[in-house]
Amino acid sequence: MGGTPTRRAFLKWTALGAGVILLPIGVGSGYLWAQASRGNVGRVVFASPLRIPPLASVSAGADGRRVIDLSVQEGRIQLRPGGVARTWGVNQAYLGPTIRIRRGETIAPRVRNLLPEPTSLHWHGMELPAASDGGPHERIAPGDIWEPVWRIDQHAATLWYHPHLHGTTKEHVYRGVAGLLLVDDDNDPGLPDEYGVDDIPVVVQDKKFTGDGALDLSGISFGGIDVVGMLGDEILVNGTWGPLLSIRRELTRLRVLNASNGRVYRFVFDDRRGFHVVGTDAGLLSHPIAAEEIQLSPGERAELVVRMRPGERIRLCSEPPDLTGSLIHEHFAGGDDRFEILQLDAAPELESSEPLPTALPSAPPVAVPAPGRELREFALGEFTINDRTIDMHRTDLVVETGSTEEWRVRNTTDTPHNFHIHNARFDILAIDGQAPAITGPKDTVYVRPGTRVDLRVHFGQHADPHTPYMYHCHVLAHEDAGMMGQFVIVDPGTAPPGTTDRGMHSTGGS
Ligand SMILES: [Cu+2]
Repeated sequence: MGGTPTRRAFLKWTALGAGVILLPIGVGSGYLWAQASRGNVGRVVFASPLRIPPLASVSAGADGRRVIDLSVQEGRIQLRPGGVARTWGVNQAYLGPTIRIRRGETIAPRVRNLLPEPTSLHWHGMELPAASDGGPHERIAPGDIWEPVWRIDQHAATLWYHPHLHGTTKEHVYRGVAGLLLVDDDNDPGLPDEYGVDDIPVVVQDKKFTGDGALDLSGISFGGIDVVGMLGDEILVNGTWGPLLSIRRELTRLRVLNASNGRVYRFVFDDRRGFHVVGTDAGLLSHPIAAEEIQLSPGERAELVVRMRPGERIRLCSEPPDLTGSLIHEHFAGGDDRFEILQLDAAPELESSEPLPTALPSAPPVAVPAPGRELREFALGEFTINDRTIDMHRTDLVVETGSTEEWRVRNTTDTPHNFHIHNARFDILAIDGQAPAITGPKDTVYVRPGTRVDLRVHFGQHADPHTPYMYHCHVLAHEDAGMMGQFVIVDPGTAPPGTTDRGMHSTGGS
């Protein structure tokens, strides 16, 4: 499905890359090089109050189910000064409400597709039955309502939801279909937790706009100079251009989500002040870790706690990320780009905050796999995993309920990729053999060109031999080009007939 266009895009890109190499002082290459330099430093007026997504309203259904109505719809909104954009969103014009749910509760979203085309909603980071996962198999036709249901059984975490139809994910997310999904549990971590006051959603997206303020979708696929698909030169936070956050308390928790299609950010404050990382994708760390920067690739989250003094003004920025590709690939993947993202203005007097706790109620480390369980290896190719693109009728892997596994993911290319596993959380054991600086529960990891990451993966417990979960690159243009694989979870000894699970050498299905 994605094979031919993918290869064509790659060849076009390769030819372009060769052109840049062969014409180092040529006008054309210089133009392309300059065109790919993006950033907004000095161009943004931080004067719009940061939009805080409303909390989704919840009604009580049968058996105490928490019913949440979500309408995926078209809208119009001013995203940037100077015009109105036609957008998509959930229950509103752009982005969606923040869903807040507690461990032990049963959630029953009612997802109504009011768009003119099919979509889906995937609950990124959730452990849940495959049929409720909202991947490419759970297609919602225009006018239809999809009603998944599952019991929340995982640690507190900052998750999110977004469409996941094969081939159109990048466009649906880019138009604005995405939102946060916060899981709470019974452990009080002692962190700032008043939503919109000192517990702030920070959904970061890069965009391109046309002159009249509309979203520019022209570069959303390959075919240009972007090796990671579209990269924008403007930033929205929660759909706000030039966002300003008024700070009322000494400590503020920022739940940062990189909801961009292909851009990697290296978040820092403009005065290089330190902050504490308290959470990663799949939940809290075991203790706060002091840091001055944190890099997030598409789909990754981090919870940061920053301390401010009365009257201070600081900006959250993004410095050129460490992508570690070739010089050319780095440049065209956004590796030289610099952004100002969010201004934080502290009030003249700040309310005091509880001191930051020294220990946090983290998920336990993922258990060592049972003896004899083989390491699985995944080679990320240009837009392939183990030399293949997705086949929706092929089961690539079979995982047993209750098991943990070690997965090794290598990026064999010069192109930035990352790797996300559905219905799972994992610990990063090593990156090229070295322990990572920040260790916390994850579901998405950046895989630098030429490097190898070793993961220990815990899977959700719902057996369903017929409905697959996905693993894939979360650079949305790559994912849409077919850089995905499928696995099913079965009870031990019940691998479905017709599937052959041979890890990277699997040849099952079509
Ligand atoms: Cu990729």
